[in-house]
Amino acid sequence: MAPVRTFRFKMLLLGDLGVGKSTFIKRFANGKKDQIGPLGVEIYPLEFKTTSGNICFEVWDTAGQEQSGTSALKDEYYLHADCAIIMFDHTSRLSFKRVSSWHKALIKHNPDIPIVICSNKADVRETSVTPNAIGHCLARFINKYDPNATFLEISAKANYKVQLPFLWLARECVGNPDLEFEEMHELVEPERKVQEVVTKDREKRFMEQFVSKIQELSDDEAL
Ligand SMILES: Nc1nc2c(ncn2[C@@H]2O[C@H](COP(=O)(O)OP(=O)(O)O)[C@@H](O)[C@H]2O)c(=O)[nH]1
Ligand SMILES: [Mg+2]
Repeated sequence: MAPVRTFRFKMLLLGDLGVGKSTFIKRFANGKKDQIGPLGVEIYPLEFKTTSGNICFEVWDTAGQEQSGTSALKDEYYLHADCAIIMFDHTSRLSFKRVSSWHKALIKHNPDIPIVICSNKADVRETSVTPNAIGHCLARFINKYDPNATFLEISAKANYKVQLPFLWLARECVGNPDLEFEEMHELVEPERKVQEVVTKDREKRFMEQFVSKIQELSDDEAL
């Protein structure tokens, strides 16, 4: 039997301090010992069995340096990334506003890589970022500036949709939109619950805004 191919991809986890990046990646850790990288980063090798072969995402998580902003991360951190997650916390308006700074810093080093923008803490009902603001900003952001990006609402603590960023990025990195996971990655037990009604309503309002803003942008372009 032919050996199963293993792809390796460097994945960056970006976003303000406190948005939940480390919590997110540790859902998958399975007690595996973290490798401590040379730049004071933690690198988590995460393996997925997929219909296109095995994929190992080497996920780079910062150790708090992001507190001082995008420039606090050395060039070596960004270099040769294959894909990235930019995370914000929907209860922190500032973390949302700063998504564009993280995006700018990322594409300066890696202009064409696939990116998932994740709104974390979906288990929290109260939000400080309205669907309108997200719809507006991301329609511009995803549609105009970066066709390689997508958006997902997740909750690291509730294990809500935490596998989806990896699935989307796996499809993009391998170049196969039909790629599926042969098995889901094991996760640690959830600590919170997502109220599906709240999240579904938010997603619906967000999508409405997103679609209407994209429409406005293409109308503007048609003028
Ligand atoms: N309610 C809720 N809190 C979360 C979630 N993810 C992370 N947190 C909390 O947010 C805080 C910052 O998380 P951390 O992973 O250290 O953020 P980082 O600085 O981006 O790595 C911690 O108190 C976490 O417990 C989530 O999905 N829901
Ligand atoms: Mg952290």
